[in-house]
Amino acid sequence: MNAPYIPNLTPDLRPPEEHAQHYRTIWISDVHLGTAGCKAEFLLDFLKYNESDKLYLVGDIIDGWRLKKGWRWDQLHNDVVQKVLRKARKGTHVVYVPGNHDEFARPYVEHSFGEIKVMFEAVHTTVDGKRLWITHGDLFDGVIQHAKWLAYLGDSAYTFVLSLNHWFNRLRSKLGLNYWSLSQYLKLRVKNAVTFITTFEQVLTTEAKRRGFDGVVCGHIHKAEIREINGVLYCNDGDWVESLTALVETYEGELKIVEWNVLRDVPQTNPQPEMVTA
Ligand SMILES: [Mn+2]
Repeated sequence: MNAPYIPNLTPDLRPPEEHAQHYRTIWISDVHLGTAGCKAEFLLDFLKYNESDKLYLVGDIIDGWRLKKGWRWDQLHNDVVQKVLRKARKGTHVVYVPGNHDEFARPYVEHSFGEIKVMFEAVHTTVDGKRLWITHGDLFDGVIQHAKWLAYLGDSAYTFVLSLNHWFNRLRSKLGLNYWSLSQYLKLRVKNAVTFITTFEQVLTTEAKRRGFDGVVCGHIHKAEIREINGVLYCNDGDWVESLTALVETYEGELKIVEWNVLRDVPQTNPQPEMVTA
């Protein structure tokens, strides 16, 4: 029904692949392979024309929550997987940090698939020596939901809510329910959406600071962003469902967000065939 949407690019104007942009590091997340919402054709195009020494897959790459219903996997989704495996074989250091939609991969942390290393979380050191903590961000959903009273209760309550969030969603998964989603929660409370995104950013940067990192790279809320919060760098690499964004680090050490639909001068993406939650 929904034919894959091919970017409207004039073939003659496409640079040959060997002219791909080279970065020191690329971060992508929230690809949601296995759902109709995934813009696999754009991601494939991005992966073709962008190379890096290191590639971080920051969670929600494959949408395991859809295995139960509405699973959709076509050739383009295979192509994305093949492309990433090929990069890994050809020398790109690929690290996969699972999120909530691909938490089926979490038991495999410290293992490798092909050349891809699965990690619960990762640490990246930038050119100028900054240490960035890499995590999908979902583990903090519970904290965000209860942020107000947690602020008064402190560390042990905070840890408790973290584990509660994990078990709560584990149970929902067993019952065949969707992940309790921050973005859905936000959409139901539109007036407070800005507040809650701010809370997400606050919670993650506070945790990064507490653990002695200079910054954090995450995904989950499908909103690309680079900014400093309380002296900590907050980087969100966005998603490949709506915004078609990646976070990159140049060899000079500059961090920036690549908006692939803007850079490739492709029209706006089709309206969402279905909502994919963070
Ligand atoms: Mn997520």
